[in-house]
Amino acid sequence: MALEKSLILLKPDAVQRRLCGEIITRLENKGLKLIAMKMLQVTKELAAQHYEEHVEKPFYPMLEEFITSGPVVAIVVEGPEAVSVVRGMMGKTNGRESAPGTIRGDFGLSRQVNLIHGSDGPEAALREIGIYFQAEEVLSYKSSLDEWVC
Ligand code: RTP
Ligand code: MG
Repeated sequence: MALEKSLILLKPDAVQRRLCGEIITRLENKGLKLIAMKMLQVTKELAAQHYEEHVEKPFYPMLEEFITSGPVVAIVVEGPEAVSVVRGMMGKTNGRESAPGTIRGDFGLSRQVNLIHGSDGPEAALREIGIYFQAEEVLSYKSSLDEWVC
């Protein structure tokens, strides 16, 4: 089973609502391994780099305002098929359409203010990890749980 990395952002609403611990606990309980984590303020430049596919879209000004509105937590997780596993745990973009049991389905009602970002493919993940982290900030370590969760 191929290990993948995924870049996760706990968006400004997750920080403001004190939901970071809850969301990180879900990721850890699933068996995903945290291999990098930091808190930061996203700038307009960083937002445009991250969401480059959306910069020309009509909703981008609102997305920029939201994602730069307060601190975020950037995380890299690793695990088997981590990208699709995380996307499943997040739920749909719109919290109102997300299934109960998903992060957005359990905690949100908004299409935009939706708690969490997760990379949408393994290549996107590598690009996004490079935007938020220096290579030496992404760690590699063995855990005694590895053989039990993979
Ligand atoms: P993300 O990239 O943040 O993980 O979210 P996603 O894949 O589920 O959704 P995506 O289509 O990539 O959109 C990126 C973020 O832009 C905001 N958004 N607002 N019509 C709207 O008002 C609208 N559409 C998207 C959301 O914050 C979404 O997560
Ligand atoms: Mg997306």
